[in-house]
Parts: sequence; C-alpha cells; structure tokens
Amino acid sequence: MARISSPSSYDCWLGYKFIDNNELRKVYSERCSSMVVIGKTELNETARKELMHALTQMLGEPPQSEILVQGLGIVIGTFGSSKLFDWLTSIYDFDELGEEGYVIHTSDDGKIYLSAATDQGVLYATFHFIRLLQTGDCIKKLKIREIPDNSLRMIDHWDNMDGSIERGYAGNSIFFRDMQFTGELDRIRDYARLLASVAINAVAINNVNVHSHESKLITEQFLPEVAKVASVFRSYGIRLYLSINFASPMELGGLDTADPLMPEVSSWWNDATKDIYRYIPDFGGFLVKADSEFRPGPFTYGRTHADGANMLADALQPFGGEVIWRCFVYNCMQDWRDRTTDRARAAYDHFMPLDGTFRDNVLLQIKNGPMDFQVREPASPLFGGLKRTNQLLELQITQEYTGQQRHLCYLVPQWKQVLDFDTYAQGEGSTVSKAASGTLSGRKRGGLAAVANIGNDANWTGHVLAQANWYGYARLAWNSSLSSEQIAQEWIRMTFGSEDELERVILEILLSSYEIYEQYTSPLGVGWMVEPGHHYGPNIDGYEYSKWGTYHYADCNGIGVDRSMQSGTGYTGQYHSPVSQIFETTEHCPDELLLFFHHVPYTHMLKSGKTVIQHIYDSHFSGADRAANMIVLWDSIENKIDRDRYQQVRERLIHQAEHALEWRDIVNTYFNRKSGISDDYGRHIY
Ligand code: GCV
Repeated sequence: MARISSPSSYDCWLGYKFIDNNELRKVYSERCSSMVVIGKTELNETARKELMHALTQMLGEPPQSEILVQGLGIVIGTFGSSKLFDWLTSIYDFDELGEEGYVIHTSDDGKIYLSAATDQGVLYATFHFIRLLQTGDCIKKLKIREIPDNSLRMIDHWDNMDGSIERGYAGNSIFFRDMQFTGELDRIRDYARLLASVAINAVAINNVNVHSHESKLITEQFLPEVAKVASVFRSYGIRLYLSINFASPMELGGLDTADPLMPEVSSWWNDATKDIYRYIPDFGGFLVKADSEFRPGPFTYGRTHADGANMLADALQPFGGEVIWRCFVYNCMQDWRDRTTDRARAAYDHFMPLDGTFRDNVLLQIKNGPMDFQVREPASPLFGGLKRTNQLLELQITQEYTGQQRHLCYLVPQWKQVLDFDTYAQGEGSTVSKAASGTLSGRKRGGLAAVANIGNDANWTGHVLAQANWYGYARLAWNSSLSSEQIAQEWIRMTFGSEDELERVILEILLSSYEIYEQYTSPLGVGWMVEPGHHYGPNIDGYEYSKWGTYHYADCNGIGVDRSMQSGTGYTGQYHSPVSQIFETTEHCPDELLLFFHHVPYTHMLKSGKTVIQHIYDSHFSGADRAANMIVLWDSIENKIDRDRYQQVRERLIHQAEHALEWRDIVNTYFNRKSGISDDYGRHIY
C-alpha cells in the first residue's frame, strides 16, 4: 500500500499556500480575477484545472471562469486558436518557439496571456505562471519567452513488477506490486502532474534490467494496463516508454534466435510493436540495456549495437517511436590482476566506431561519466566524440553512490559540472550540454534522461530534501544554464515558502551538501570505496579484488589509476585536445580528478598546496564536522518549518552525521595504516 502522507511532503513543490502578504495577494487577485481557456483539448483542460486549483489555494477564492472581469484576467490557448493572440506576433516569433516553447505576456491593459504553438506549450506556460505566483514575482509586466534546451526530458524508472525498485530508496514502485500493476492511478496522476509542472515529457516505467515477467509488458497480457498508465501520463503531456528484453523473440516468441539480422526476428518485433501502438497510439518507444551486466544483446550473434538498435528503430519508425539504446557496455567479468583492461574506456571503444551508423530515431543514452555515477568522474568522452549520432545524457537522481537518500546530497552542482564540461569537439564552448541536446552537431533529437529517485513513500523521495534533486534535474533538462543556486531558491520558495532566513539556511545546506558528501567519502575522484552489492557505507577494498573493473590500486606508496597515454591505459586519449593533455599529466590534471587519472605517491603535492595524504585527512575531518553542522543549521529554522518535515529531515541529518564519522574514521585509518604517514595536526586516527 502506498503510505499516504502529511499533505505538505506529499505535495512537494506544488503544495500551494495561501498568500498571506495582503498587498501581493490583492495584486494577484485583481490580475487573476478570471481566466479564459480557448480550445477544448485534453491538455488545455489539464491546464485549466491546474490553474483553477492553484489560484483558489493561493488567493482564497476561485477565479471567474470563461469571462474576463473588468477587462482583467488570464487568457490561455494556442496562438492559432483565436484572434485574441494575434497581436502577440508583433512581439514574438512564434515559429521559433517550436513544439514546446511558450510565451507569458502582460498586455498594456493588464491582461496576462499564456500562449504557445501547441497545447503542450500552453500547459508548460501555465505551470510557469503558477510558479511565478508561488515565488512572489511581479506579474504586472511579464514578457517571458521560453524554449527548452532539450527536446527529450526523460525520467527512467528501475521498477520491477514485484514492486521492488533497483537502487530505489523511497519505498516501493508506484506502478507495480505482486507482479501486477498497482492500479493506483490517482497516485500516478499526482506523479504525472509533478513531472509536467517541470516539463518532463517522457517516462520509462520499468527497470532496464528486464526480467522474465517484465518482458511481457509488451504483450497482450499487460498492454491494457500499460495503456491505462500511458493515458494518465498523456493527460499531462508525457509519453510512456518501456524497457525491453532484447531476447524477447526467444523468451516470448519461441524463436530459436534473437539475431537482429534474421528476418523472423525483425518480423517478430514488427508485430509486437504494432500491438503496442494499437493500445498506446503515442507510445514513446523502447529503452534498451543490451550486452551489459549479463543482459542479452546483439554480441551473442556477432552483430553490432547498431544492428540491434536499427532493427528496433525500423519497427518503431512508422509509428513515430524511438529507440533509446544505452552505452553502459563494459566487461563485468574482468580479472583484477589484469591492469591493461580499463572499464573507463569501454563505452567509447564500443560506440565510437559506430558513429553515423544509427537510424535517425535512435538515441544513444550515455552515463555522465565513463564508470558508473560515482561522486566525481570526468564527463564521458563520448560527448564530443560522437558527431553523427543522437545522444542522451543519463544522470542518476536516485542516490545509489551518493548517500541513498539517507544522506543529503544536492546533486545539481554535480550535474552542472557535467553539462558545462567543455569537450572542445568543435573548439572552445563545445559543452556536454550542447552535445547532448544535439545543437553541437545540428541534430534534432537529444536531451537528458535520469534515473528516478521516487517511490511510494509518503514524501516520494525518502529524504524530503531529495525532492530538490528531482525538481532540479527537470529544471536543468529544460534550461541547462540555470544555476544550482537559482534552482535551489525556486524549489525552497515553492516547497517551504519565501521567508528570508528559512531560504538562506536551506540554501546553505543544499549548496554545500555535495561538497561535504565528497569530502567524507572517496577522495580526489578515485571512487568505489563502498560496500559491494548495496553500495552504502565505506569499504575501501570492497571492489579492489573483484571482477567489476573498479579499482584504486592503493598500496603503501601511493594510490590512483594511471589512465594516461604515456604510461597508463590510454583513456586520456579519448578526449579532444586540449582536454586530453590536461588530464594526461599530474601537473595539469585538476586536483579533484587526480586519482581518477593518475597513480601518485601519498606525498604528491596537490595544487591546493597539500599532499595527497594530508588532503585525505583534512577533507575527511572537515566533511564530518560540516555534516554535523548541518543539524545545527537545520535546528536554527525549526520554528519556521512544519513539525512533520522538520522531524523527517532532522532524523536523516542525524544519521548522516553519524555515518560521516564512520566514513571519516575508516578512510583515515585505512590510509594512515597503508602509508604510515601521520596527520600533520595529530588528530585522532585509529
Ligand atoms: C539497472 C549500476 C547499478 C545497477 C544498474 C546499472 C545500470 O551497475 O548498480 O543496479 O542496473 O548500473 O545502469 O544498468
């Protein structure tokens, strides 16, 4: 059963509060006294309901509907739908807005226009306008034009039909339970409106590790249920995708092969795809994890990933569907004694030779870094490497390696670093953001996908403050140039209110949390010092002698992985110049990634002026202290937050502070014993 919650944490950033600033409310009430929605489409109806609800909650009474009172009010609709919008064409170039862009404009006579080329854009304009009211903005002279940076803004669920969620830390699935659909469409609707409010337009509802039962989601057995969920998402402008099992023609169809070049296999997929579209006419497409971590794929038949992806793409193409093909392909049966194989190289080595061979409706989904969502990794060199292939940047909102939603770790700063990373693919300014969106190489398809951090917990995300990561991801997917601070500010105001001190403190906590988490966990980009399997908590050698290709090579002299061209695995050569040269030498490599790229002695002097060993000690002592201080900060705003959310967060901050001590002492002790070098300040190391 979904645990139903205190309204505040369940509502996330859409818990509209009555505006108690009388002056502001008076202005809003006057300007929003009525609303007219032109055109009766499903999405317009959603927009009307949402705005009606928001205004009623925030202003204390519903607006007049379908008339403009004394010439003031909100006019909503697509600009082709009424002459009322024609005058806006002298101000905005509507062709530029595309399918999802919109304008919000206050006319000289005080009316507010929410308009776009499509009703999808109109819905986004409506939620944007609601946000302006929630954050107390002036609405008297609005002149807003928004166009998304990314055409695909996707959330991937790793939900299994038994209700469990792979790497889920906030309860069970909202879609599945006991090998069936939950049928709890109201909760799914609440989820869809939260997603639409931040302009997410695509959702894959099942785990990329598609087990046998879940393989049947594309069959008549489950399609009627999938269709019900798809129609809830549709009413909020979101297309549904399914993760598929590449071996389905064998497992479901009884064929003796899943070879993508065999006609009977492609014909099986063509038929299966037709069936899906009979139930879900706007089905988004397939998400595929193939030849990765024991999942089946084209390698079994000596075929390439392009062969596999293109076969599926051809089945989907007539219906407007697409294939999202993951690049998380590496040897997960490595021998730790073999120091020539470097997992970081794998995605590039597999996919670069295939650049330009994928169909137009295929997107390659590439994890932000070359390993696997570690606290700190360099950006994947496939961004900027691939030039003739659609790309999708994959982020992880669920905090698998970043504290599992028991620790606070506001991840927007990490994602910003990736998006802003300059690949130099076409000279300076060739950022990952431009590569992923497709603008770098003039491609129409592209965008961002991220692994969801929600479950059926009452507050959706386990840690209330982890809602900021969900919100922040979506805002970045829409506009990658927003700053971490801007996003956090918006989120705080919408979620907790606009009181100055409250905002200052929560902002400080959020913005410092990634750095703090990094300080008390693995140092200088080396990663992986976690308990194997569940990945929570410190275990320095947990992955050192395993098959996963995830090593730090610490011995009594030094630590780190030599990935240079000169003396290491050659991974640095996968980047364009000058990035490859920067990473190539210890002299130029940034401190925070030093151990990702180089094996150095503990006495190696960092650019910060500290030795590696002293950095390890200092950062761990500091990180644990700062984690404890987050409780003090949180307590300072106790009387400004409702009891429920105050307590929920406090409990987790206490756990985090205790666990940070565990991290601190295990990491410091390990390196103290390994290196035999003492702390300059003589602090207690065990
Ligand atoms: C869904 C990591 C995670 C796995 C995940 C995999 C992936 O290895 O630990 O749980 O599987 O990434 O992204 O496919």
